[in-house]
Amino acid sequence: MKTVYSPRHALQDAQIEFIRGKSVPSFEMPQRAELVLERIKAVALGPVVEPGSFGLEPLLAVHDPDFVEFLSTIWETWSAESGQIDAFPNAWPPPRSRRIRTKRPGAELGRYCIDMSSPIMAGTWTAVTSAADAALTATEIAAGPERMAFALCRPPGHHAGRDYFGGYCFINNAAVAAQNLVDRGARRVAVLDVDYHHGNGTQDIFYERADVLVASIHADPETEYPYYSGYADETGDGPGEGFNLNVPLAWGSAYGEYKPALDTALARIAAHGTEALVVSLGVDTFDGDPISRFKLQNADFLSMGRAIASLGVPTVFVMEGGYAVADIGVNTVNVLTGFEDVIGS
Ligand code: SP5
Ligand code: ZN
Repeated sequence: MKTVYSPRHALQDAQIEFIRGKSVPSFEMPQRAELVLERIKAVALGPVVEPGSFGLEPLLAVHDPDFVEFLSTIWETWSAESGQIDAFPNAWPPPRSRRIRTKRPGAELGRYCIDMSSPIMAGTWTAVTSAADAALTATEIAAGPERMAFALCRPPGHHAGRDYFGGYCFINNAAVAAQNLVDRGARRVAVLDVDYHHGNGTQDIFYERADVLVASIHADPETEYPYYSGYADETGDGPGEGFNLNVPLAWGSAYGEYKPALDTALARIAAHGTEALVVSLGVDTFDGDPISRFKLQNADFLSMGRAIASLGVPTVFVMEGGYAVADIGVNTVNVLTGFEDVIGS
């Protein structure tokens, strides 16, 4: 399988995030992608290629223009006022207030940002557009005769909605890829999100659509980020009713609990008549993950890859979370090699 990788991801290099009132070193770091790349080379998974440049149009197909404009310009206005320091919001619009444009970058950040884990810095825009370009290049490859590709992108994307960012995510790379599959002619697309956290941004983007099914398996949001979505009763709206599937699992879930949930999601994706698949590939379900509480083992990721391959459809893997850096390479590449084991046989 080909991997699409740009070293420009490293320009997103957050110094800190806030967890339970403390500023701590960011768990989302450039080393994550570098270690996955190292493992890909160690097992000779396949060629590593640089992304092409696809411009703004595919981003604007899933995100609001105001939001894209904000993301591409906020560092300039923030740093003019605050200097070379990572940008966090000053305030958020309260419920029932007007979410209006202001003249202050700290307040603009509050209009679009959902948490305190996702600072913007000088290289953020370059890094996030390189990640979307990687997802689009992988989509182009998977839509062709190879039928599969891996976008090794950073920062991740699945918490970014139509007009908001957070959870280390800015542009929703998986949604950009799924929309691109539709634009290339697939009538029925699915996103399977196996990251430990609910893919709230992807759900938001496709919630009223029947052509892109979104299925996410994740920690119960009653106890886990992103808290306000990811519940089983969120099934889609309007024409999208029935085309969103959430399978929340309790803290402490191991593969014995996970595999039936995965089978449920895969059965729904098959029933959709899915012609092309995007996998939001987070490996923060791993037992050793420092911010997560599932108990998947290294070998379980091989099984996950094999199960996904049983769908038999062109598949784009898009990197999301995973913070146990010592194991991130093995776990991520295990999903890809498990997938290839089945496809190649
Ligand atoms: C893409 C992705 O995986 N984003 C995850 C963002 C999670 N941010 C909130 C983390 C909350 C940590 N909870 C407590 C950790 C205790 N060590
Ligand atoms: Zn995650």
